[in-house]
Amino acid sequence: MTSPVAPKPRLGIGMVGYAFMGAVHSQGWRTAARVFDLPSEPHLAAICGRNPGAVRAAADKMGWASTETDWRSLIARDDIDLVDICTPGDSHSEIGVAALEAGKHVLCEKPLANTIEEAEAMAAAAARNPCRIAMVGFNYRRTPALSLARSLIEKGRLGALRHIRLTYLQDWLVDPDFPLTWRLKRESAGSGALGDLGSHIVDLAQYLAGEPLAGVSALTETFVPERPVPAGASVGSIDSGVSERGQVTVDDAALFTGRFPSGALASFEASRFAHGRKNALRLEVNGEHGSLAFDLERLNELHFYDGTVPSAEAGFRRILVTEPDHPYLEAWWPPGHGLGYEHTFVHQARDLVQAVADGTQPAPSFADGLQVQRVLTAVEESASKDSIYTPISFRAG
Ligand code: SOE
Repeated sequence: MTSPVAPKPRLGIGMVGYAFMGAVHSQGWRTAARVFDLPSEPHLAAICGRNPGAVRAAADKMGWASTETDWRSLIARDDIDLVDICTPGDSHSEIGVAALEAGKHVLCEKPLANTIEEAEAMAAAAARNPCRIAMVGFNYRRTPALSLARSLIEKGRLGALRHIRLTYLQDWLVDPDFPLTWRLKRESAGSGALGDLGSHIVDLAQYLAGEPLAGVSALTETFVPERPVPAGASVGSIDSGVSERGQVTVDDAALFTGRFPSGALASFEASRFAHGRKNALRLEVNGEHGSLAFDLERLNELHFYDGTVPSAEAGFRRILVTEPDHPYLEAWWPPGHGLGYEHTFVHQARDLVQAVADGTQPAPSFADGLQVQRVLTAVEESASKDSIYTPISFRAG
């Protein structure tokens, strides 16, 4: 007779927010313990949102056991060990600080906050509560191909890095009549493409290079300064016969360059105006001994040019990152049966549950999130100065 397997301890998860990020985080929590052998079982204890009907529907759809309509009640619950913040950036700091002070572990969606001050408050709360885990959700670090890229760089396969270029392009704002949602307002989103997409590539650049950026030089632009106000929202008076339009108060695109303390250079492009680019995060790292290239729309592949190979045989080699000895792959499918976008969130949940059990702070920490915030603020500051931008004068003849 076989003895029954003892049930694993539960890790009670409470999530605030239930839109796109809430759905994909839910998927991560639901799946992690089904795929990986975790020290505890994430329990989807409660999901929180202000609209009781909508949050109930989300709970049923995404598999949460109960609902709350006030995040303070969620944080006060004894069955919640970890608070997962999936709200717009303007509430990250208040919820994150309160959750840490209430003794909860915290996962916070990126970017960590809307301002440096808010991010500093979160990093300080994490430092005051070192026994609590505090992690920011830069999920793309946990794409197996990018974890592999980091380990190749760490092992010195590229030698000293020379330059790194990263672009993150989407196209959902190309229509000038796309409505003025929260992502287009500074008070709720902090910044535009810069914080939404640029924060991911800044985090990846610093993760891959293994050092923080030392300085930046930037240009930002808002191509469509006014957009239709969604039904039910108002910005003031309505001219009769003309649909109401409101001010876009964030960037539509941000282009910037940066320098690492090691002397390596970096370039970045974040835009939601790139027709045909749906979720196109691409990067290339060029080092002393070789190069790496990655495209999120082909996320099971990493391209490696080994510059130490005789030139007659050299060329970019496509590594299919689906082998059991590749990062995270030991628990998934047989070689060649690739992963997708959602799996990065499963890996994030796995690493977080393991960190809680081990009592070790996982990366990216709130301090790492604060560092990204400092870069975003430096980009905005640089873009606002005329002095960094050298106009080209045209001379006739
Ligand atoms: C924006 O469109 C967005 O949803 C980002 O907010 C996410 O962080 C990114 O993973 C996908 O695109």
